[in-house]
Amino acid sequence: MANFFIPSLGSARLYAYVKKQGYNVQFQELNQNAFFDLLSREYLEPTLERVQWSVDSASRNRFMREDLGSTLIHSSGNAMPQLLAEGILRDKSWYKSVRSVSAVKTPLSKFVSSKIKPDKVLYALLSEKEFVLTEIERSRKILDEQYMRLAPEVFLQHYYTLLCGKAIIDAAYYPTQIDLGLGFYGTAFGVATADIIRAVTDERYNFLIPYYRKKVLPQVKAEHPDVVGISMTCQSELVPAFTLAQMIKSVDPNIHIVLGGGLVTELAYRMVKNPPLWEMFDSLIEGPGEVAFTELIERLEKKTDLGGVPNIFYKQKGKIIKGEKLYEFDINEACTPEFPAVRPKSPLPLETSSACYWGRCVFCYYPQQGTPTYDTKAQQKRTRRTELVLADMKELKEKYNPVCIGFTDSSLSPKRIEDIANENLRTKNRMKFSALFRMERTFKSLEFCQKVASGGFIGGHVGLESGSQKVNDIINKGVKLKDVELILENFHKAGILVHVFSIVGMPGETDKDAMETFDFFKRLHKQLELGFVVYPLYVLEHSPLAYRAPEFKLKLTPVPDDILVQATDYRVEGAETSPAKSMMTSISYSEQLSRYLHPLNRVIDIESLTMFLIAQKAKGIEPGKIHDRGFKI
Ligand code: B12
Ligand code: SF4
Repeated sequence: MANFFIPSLGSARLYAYVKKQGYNVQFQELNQNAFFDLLSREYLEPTLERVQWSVDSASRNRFMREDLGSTLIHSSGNAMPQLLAEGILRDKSWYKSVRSVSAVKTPLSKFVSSKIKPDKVLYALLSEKEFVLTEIERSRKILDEQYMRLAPEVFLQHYYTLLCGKAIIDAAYYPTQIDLGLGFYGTAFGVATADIIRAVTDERYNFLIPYYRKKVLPQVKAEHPDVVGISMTCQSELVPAFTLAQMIKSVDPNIHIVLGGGLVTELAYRMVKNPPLWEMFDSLIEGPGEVAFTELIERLEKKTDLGGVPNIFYKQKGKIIKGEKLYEFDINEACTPEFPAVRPKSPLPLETSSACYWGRCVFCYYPQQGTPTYDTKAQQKRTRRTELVLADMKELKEKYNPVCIGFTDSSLSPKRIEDIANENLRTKNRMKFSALFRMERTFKSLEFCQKVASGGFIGGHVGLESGSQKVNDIINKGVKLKDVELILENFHKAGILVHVFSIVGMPGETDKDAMETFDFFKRLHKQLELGFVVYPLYVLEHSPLAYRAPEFKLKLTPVPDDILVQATDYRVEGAETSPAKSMMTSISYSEQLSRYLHPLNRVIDIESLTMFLIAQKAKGIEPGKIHDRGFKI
């Protein structure tokens, strides 16, 4: 369970491949579908009953009422009081006659919602329960059935109502949260093995347990699979994945559970150090899963030794064993992904290369995700031939008719962008696309920018990293800041949209250098229509920065074995740089610069908003034309 806005790619590509080999394989989409299920009336009704249990204590304690009320208001981005005001007014017989007059309706609902303070929300919610659940269900259905086909304002109105469902879950399971950008979130569980083990059976704070019990386990019991593969891409999927694994094991401990995905590749070396976790699964696979998963099924079927499955760690007689075969998958052998549930006009992800053609930025470990060897170098077998990519796009268009394709490559080269744009220009089968890419010199040509834009290139995410040339040179970014201003101007003229990633706290960065990043965004924010983020520096154990620590005068504190993240605690000799300082600067800059971001940032997380704005642009609607009419944020 990761993101409400877009289906995951890895498992869809894996499914297509394994199916093509002739295996009887089923694909349960528990990412986007989980959001639509959890925010349904069927699930929210019993969840609201849990909130109701608190009413006794809350009625005796104002602070408890205010606590719960704050969650309901703020988790919903203020949508809850507005929906409640609508419900309260509808109960009045005279309201019918003024409802259609917006000059009366708007100030009236504003007035009523302003009276619903934190200590009153719970009572109002319980008295308007029927109305609230009906409205959330109506919005869920509309989004499910029409999704990106809806005009942006209509989509947002229903999305906003859906946030009231999110707030009900958040209030019932506080401090766990359902985050529409990250999935399972909040502060109930940390990242230590003990936290994960506690989380998987904790019905008080894990909202997925009743969901899996109702939606997934009956299917497992009916179909009784021999093998279940569970995919994890991001950190926030740890609890959802292990909860599912644990619950499947509780149905039948003989079902072989294998874990895979980018996060598993990243953390395999830590997972093997934590045998208690292995009570919940049997094996894990690093890197691309196509060949390895197929081989695993084959060997389990024939009951032969798993040691020959490529890139595997597996459990045997209580021991965790590393397979003897290392295998680099050739991405040219991958299949076009098959998505089981695509909502109308949804954007779809596609990968053309699992490496990065640049691959030299010192903090970066992204391209490791696509390989079992942690090697970030670009190799031919990690880059799919252009004709295959174009065929993938054609197939996706014919099968699912997405509004656009979002390339997930760590960095799509200008040459690739041009090839795809050329093909779009040549054929009538145009497929708009976005990507993660670099501010290469090629974009200094306005003509080039205009050509790729007319060939369907919408833009996407760019890592610039710093507003200081000195820091970008330390990073080895290979980008000249004086080029960037011209490139941004060209993008603006050509209608290419950008979102810029940056980092503060690199070793060697002074406060003055960091301030240059702040000034960069302040000065150029108008040209960054998809927004920007200022991240703190994470020094990850398997990043080039950690491997080259002495060169950067970095002192790293090893991460304890039971922690399932790679981020180390670090100090820089003779400088003030530390994770805490970097985090503080990132938060302070982000707060101060937030006024330059799209107003929708207040209700949609930055990654999801970027995808939403890209999808609208693909429909011809510019970010600046998307208003928050119909709701107040
Ligand atoms: C596309 C992408 C996104 C997209 C879509 C994410 C999605 N839900 O699909 C968007 C823009 C939404 C996004 C958002 C975020 N992302 Co992101 N994202 C990526 C990116 C660039 C590509 C992932 C991908 O699709 N790869 C291509 C597919 C084909 O590969 P794959 O998933 O690994 O699948 C293969 C294998 O792993 C394996 N496999 C997969 N499943 C299984 C299952 C089994 C059983 C087996 C055997 C094998 C197997 O086989 C597959 C086919 O070969 C990666 C970086 C990278 N280059 O990997 C970051 C990355 C995953 N994202 C990251 C982060 C941090 C985020 C955000 C938290 C950012 C933010 N601050 O909001 C959010 C979180 C959103 C979320 N919860 O998903 C981090 C995760 C780090 C971590 N440890 O958690 C990464 C690694 C980038 C980074 N280094 O910072 N992201
Ligand atoms: S930060 Fe971007 S450009 Fe640099 S190596 Fe990583 S993926 Fe490539």
